[in-house]
Amino acid sequence: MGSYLQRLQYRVLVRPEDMPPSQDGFEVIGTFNPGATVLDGSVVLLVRVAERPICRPGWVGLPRWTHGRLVTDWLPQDQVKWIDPRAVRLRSTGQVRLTFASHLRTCRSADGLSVDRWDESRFIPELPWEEYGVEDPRITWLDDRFWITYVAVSRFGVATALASTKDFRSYERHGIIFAPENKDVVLLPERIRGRFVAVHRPALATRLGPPGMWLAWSEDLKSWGQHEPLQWAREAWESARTGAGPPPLRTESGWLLLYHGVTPGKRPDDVGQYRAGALLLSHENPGRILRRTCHPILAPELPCEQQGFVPDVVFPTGLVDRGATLLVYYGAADTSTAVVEWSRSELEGALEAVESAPSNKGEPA
Ligand code: MAN
Repeated sequence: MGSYLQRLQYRVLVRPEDMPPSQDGFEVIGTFNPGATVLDGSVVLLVRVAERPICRPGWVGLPRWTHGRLVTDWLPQDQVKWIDPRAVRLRSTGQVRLTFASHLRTCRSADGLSVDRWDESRFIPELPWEEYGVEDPRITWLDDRFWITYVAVSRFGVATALASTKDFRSYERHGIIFAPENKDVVLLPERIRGRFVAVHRPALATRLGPPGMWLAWSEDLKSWGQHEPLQWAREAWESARTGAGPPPLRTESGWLLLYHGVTPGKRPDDVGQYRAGALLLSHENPGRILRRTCHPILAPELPCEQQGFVPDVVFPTGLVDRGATLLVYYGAADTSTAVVEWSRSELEGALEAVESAPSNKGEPA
C-alpha cells in the first residue's frame, strides 16, 4: 500500500455539468471512462455520457434507447429493489435494469490536459443489443483506421461490440465480438505472427473461478478463438475482479497493460473499491506475463474519485504515450473524466518480475 505512482500532473477534464442532456426530461449524471487516441496531433477522447430521467417522487425511471431516442419506463418505487446505484431488479420478473443509459461523445485536446472543443457527432445506441447503452470505449489504431471496442448493454445482457472510424465523425459497426457476459475488451495495436490479439473479461456466473482476463486471437478482428486465461486475481486489492484498462502499449521490454482491480464491497449495495495496476506481457507471446505491479499504482484518493455516482472508483480506459511520461485517462467515481501524468520510468520500476515465467497460467487462487 501507499505505493501509488506520483501524479506529475492531474486534471478533471470533463464533468457532468459540462454536458447538456440529449433530450428534455433527462439529466447527465456521468461523463467518464473515455477512450483516448491521437489524431492530427491532438488527443481525441470518446467520452461515455450517462443520462437518467429526472426523478418523479414515488417512481423509478428506467431509460432505454429506441429509434434514436431515449424513452423511460416508469415503475412505482415498490415494484423494484435496488441492487446498487447502477441497477435495480424488477420484483415482478427478476429482470435487472440500469438506472441510466449511456452514449458516446468526442472531444479534442491539443495539450491532452484540457478540452478545446466538442464534436457535434454522437455515437448513440441503434441496435437491439445496445438499448440500455453503449459504454466504456477503448480505441486502437490498426492498419488504416481506429477500431473501437465498446460495451453494448441490453435485455440480452452485457456484450462487447466493435466499431471503426477514420475521423470520429462517422462510424461503421461490425457487430458483437464477445457475447454476454463479457466486457473490458482491448485490442493489441499490432498483429502477432499475422493475427490480431484481444484481451477480454468473461464473467463467471458459477463462481468456480474469479473473473479474470483472457486472451483471444483473430484473423479478421470479428471472429475470435483460441481463448486462453491470461491473468487471475492474486492480491487482495483485485480479488473481486480484474479487467483490462486501455489497449496495451508497446514498450521496449513488452506490452504494457494497465488494468483495474476491485476489492469486494462491505455491504451488498457497495460495488467495492476500484484501483489500477499494470502487467508487462511478452512481445512475441502476449499470453505470457513478464512483470506485474503487486500493489495498486492508482487509487481513489481525491474527493472526485471517492465521491460521485459510484464512490471509490478509478477506471483507466485511455493511454497516450508522451515518451518520458504517460497520460492516463480514466473515469473518476463513474462521474467525471480525469487525466493523470506518470513518469514512465517510475511505472516501469513498479513492475516486479513474475516468479513463474515463462508460464503464468497456473491455477487461479
Ligand atoms: C463496471 C462498469 C464500469 C464502471 C465500473 C464501476 O466495471 O460498469 O463502467 O466504471 O463498474 O462502477
